[in-house]
Amino acid sequence: MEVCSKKYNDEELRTKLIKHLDPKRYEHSLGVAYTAAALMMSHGTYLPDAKWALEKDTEPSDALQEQKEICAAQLSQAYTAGLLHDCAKCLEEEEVRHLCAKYKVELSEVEKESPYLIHAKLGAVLAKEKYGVTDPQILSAIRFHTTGKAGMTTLEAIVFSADFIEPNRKMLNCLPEIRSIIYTDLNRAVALILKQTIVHLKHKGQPIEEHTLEAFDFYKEYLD
Ligand code: DGI
Ligand code: FE
Ligand code: FE
Repeated sequence: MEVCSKKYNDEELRTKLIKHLDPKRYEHSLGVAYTAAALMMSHGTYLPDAKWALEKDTEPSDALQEQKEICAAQLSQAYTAGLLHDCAKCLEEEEVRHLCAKYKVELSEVEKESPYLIHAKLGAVLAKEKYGVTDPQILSAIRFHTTGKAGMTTLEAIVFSADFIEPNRKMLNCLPEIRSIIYTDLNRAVALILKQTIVHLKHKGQPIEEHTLEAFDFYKEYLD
């Protein structure tokens, strides 16, 4: 079972993050962090051997010990990724340009046209460079939190959807249904979010990223 076991100091991350976000965005980030952790409780790895050991009441067992470590590591990954996902959201345009040049962030045509999208890519870079996060799974969840992508890991899918359903989000027609199914059917929730996003972008005449389209293509089978 491959889980990065480094635990980040979330209090330190919060103290830093609050200085770089406006109050609403900071509240949203806390909402995404807790929602992502809650989703991970439901969708994280559960070892069959740990269940077996509990049923047989053979504590302490290696499987149970491993299960506890996996749970702690996965919850921590979800919380940290959720907390930092929008860390590049409140930067001035000039600063975004400067940081993209400094860290050689290559922009897609759609990102050039809709610069608000850049915060996902740049956020992953800043999570590493400014917040000291090196876990590639967390960085990738931040990188793809806006568009999603085909075949997301559980962590990526959780951060992508926690961003959409966290408690401070403005109510949309589709939100109650998504919130009610997401703890049992994450893939269907991802598909519904992508569908809603694409319909909304088409309605507004906004360009759509390849990753968003590929993600919908991948997840649409979960709609039936
Ligand atoms: O940063 P947040 O507001 O918390 O949320 P976000 O990073 O998911 O950004 C949401 C916005 O991104 C929403 O208005 C839809 C938009 N979006 C998602 N995928 C695409 C997109 N916009 C464009 N132009 N193209 C996309 O593929
Ligand atoms: Fe975002
Ligand atoms: Fe967000």
